[in-house]
Amino acid sequence: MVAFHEQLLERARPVWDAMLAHPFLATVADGSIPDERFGNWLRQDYLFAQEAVPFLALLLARAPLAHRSRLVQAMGALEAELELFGRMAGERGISLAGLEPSPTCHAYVQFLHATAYGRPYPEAFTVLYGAERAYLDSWSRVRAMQRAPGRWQAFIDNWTSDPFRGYVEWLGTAVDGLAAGAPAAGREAMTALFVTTARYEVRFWDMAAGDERWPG
Ligand code: MP5
Repeated sequence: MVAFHEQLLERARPVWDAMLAHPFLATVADGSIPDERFGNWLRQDYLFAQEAVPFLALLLARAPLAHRSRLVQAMGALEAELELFGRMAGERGISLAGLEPSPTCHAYVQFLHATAYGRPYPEAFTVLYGAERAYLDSWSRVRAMQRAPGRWQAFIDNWTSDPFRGYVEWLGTAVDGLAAGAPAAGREAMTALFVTTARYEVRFWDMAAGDERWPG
C-alpha cells in the first residue's frame, strides 16, 4: 500500500510540479537572481518564519507525547533559522526593519494559525508537513540545478541539510500514523489542507518573483 504521505503528494502533484518548476528557483540556482528580488523572498520569509513559531507552539501544546521531542527540536531549529535570516540580511544590506507582510504572506500565515487553532491536530499537523516538505523539495531542486555554490548558499544548505531531511521524513511517517487513526472524512480533510498548503507555496514563490503590493 502507498503510504498516506505519498498519497498526499500524488493528490497535489500538478501544484507540486508547478512549485518545483518555478522560475524563482531556477534563477536562484544559476545565480542570476538580483539581490533586490531575492530580498523580496528573504524579507517575507523572515516574517513567515517568525509566525511559524506560534504555529508550532500551538501544535506542540496539543501534540501526543511521541511527537513532543521532535517538535521541541523544530522550535530550536526555527530560532537558529531566524538568526540566519538576520545574519544574511545584515551581510547583504537588506533591511528587516518595519516589514509588513505581503497579501500572500499574510494569507498564508492566517491559514497556518487558523488550522492550528481551529482544526483537529492531524489536520494542522498535515499543514506543517506540507510546508516543510515544500521547502525540502524546493530547495533540493535548487541544489540539484546548481553548478556552483551561490550567493545565497546558506539558505539552500539550511533546507537541504541531513537533519532537516530527517525531520521531514519523520513528519511524513507521523502523518501516516495520524491518518491511520483518522476516519475517512478526517483523511479527506488532511488531503484538502495539504493541497491548499501546496497552493500557498506556489503563490509564495510568485509573490517573491513579482511585485505584489497591498492597495493604498
Ligand atoms: C517554510 C518557509 C519552511 N520558511 N517558508 C515557506 C513559505 N514555506 C515553508 O518552514 P521553516 O519553519 O522555515 O522550516
